[in-house]
Amino acid sequence: MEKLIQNIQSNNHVTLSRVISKIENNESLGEDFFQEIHALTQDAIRIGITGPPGAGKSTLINEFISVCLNNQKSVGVVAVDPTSPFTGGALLGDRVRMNQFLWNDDVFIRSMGSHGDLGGLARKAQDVGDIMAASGKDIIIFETVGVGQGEHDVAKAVDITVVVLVPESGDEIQLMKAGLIEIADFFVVNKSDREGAGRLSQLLKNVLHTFAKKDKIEPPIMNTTASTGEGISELYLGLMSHFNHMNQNGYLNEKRLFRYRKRVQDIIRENLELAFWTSDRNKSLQESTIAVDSIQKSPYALAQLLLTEEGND
Ligand SMILES: Nc1nc2c(ncn2[C@@H]2O[C@H](COP(=O)(O)OP(=O)(O)OP(=O)(O)O)[C@@H](O)[C@H]2O)c(=O)[nH]1
Ligand SMILES: [Mg+2]
Repeated sequence: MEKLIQNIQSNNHVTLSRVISKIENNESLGEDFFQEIHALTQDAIRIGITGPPGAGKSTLINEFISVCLNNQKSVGVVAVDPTSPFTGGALLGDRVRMNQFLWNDDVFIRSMGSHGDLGGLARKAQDVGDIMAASGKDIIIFETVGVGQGEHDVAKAVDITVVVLVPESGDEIQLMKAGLIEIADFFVVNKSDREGAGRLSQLLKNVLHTFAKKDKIEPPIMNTTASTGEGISELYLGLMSHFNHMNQNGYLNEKRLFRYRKRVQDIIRENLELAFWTSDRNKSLQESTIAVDSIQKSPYALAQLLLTEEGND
């Protein structure tokens, strides 16, 4: 265990890969593992980059990494794709577009799929972020596709959530429906080389103004063209300044505290569920639900029955 922690702390990328695979596969890292690394995970700045498919998130992160390196900051990237069963290196080439950093000790990139099992993905992504933080990465970036429910979980896993939109991202109503205003700390209008970028920024500004919350800093809006790198240095400065601002006014600590509590709750929920679904109870559920038109019990009644039934394994 001590050797393992040492290898992580000394930024051994082979060890990082191995440990992250274990997290993905639900293999134990030893009882005290997360306790041992806890103190090492506190300093990293965690940034979530979310937005619709094809918005240019990966292209943007790729450029952002270069700017971070120019500023002597090391970077970890966790690319979370709930729709993909693939994991590890499989999709790195296509989806993540960051191969140029493959042999750089200051950059560690990992993509994570769902293995067909959405539960626990956000928790695992956070654990993976912790491993990268423990290896000394200054900035951890989480890339997620903002389409379903999943991205809200990852938004809770970071210090700053950046929502990437493109000029085609649609009207006011759609933006609000998407719940993006709710989760965004920062907006990027990417593909600003296209028509309509200015219009979208203005629209966003108006919407944000209407929805301004007292307890939250109004999210800044920045324009980028990730494919040429335009606006990325400004984005870096903007994010760092936003982070400092959040730090100074106490919002960062509040957010981190909330995140810590949420994580404890998630771990407990996962553990309780895991303990609950013994093979007996799984069998009971299967046997009580052979065909949909023969089910007599309401789902509440069946749940109640399972909850009170002995669940020998
Ligand atoms: N015109 C233009 N194209 C861009 C820009 N940024 C990215 N692209 C292109 O948009 C396409 C999608 O880019 P990605 O970086 O893969 O987008 P993504 O959001 O990571 O996509 P997913 O991970 O699949 O959701 C690529 O063909 C990029 O070259 C931009 O600023 N302007
Ligand atoms: Mg991508």
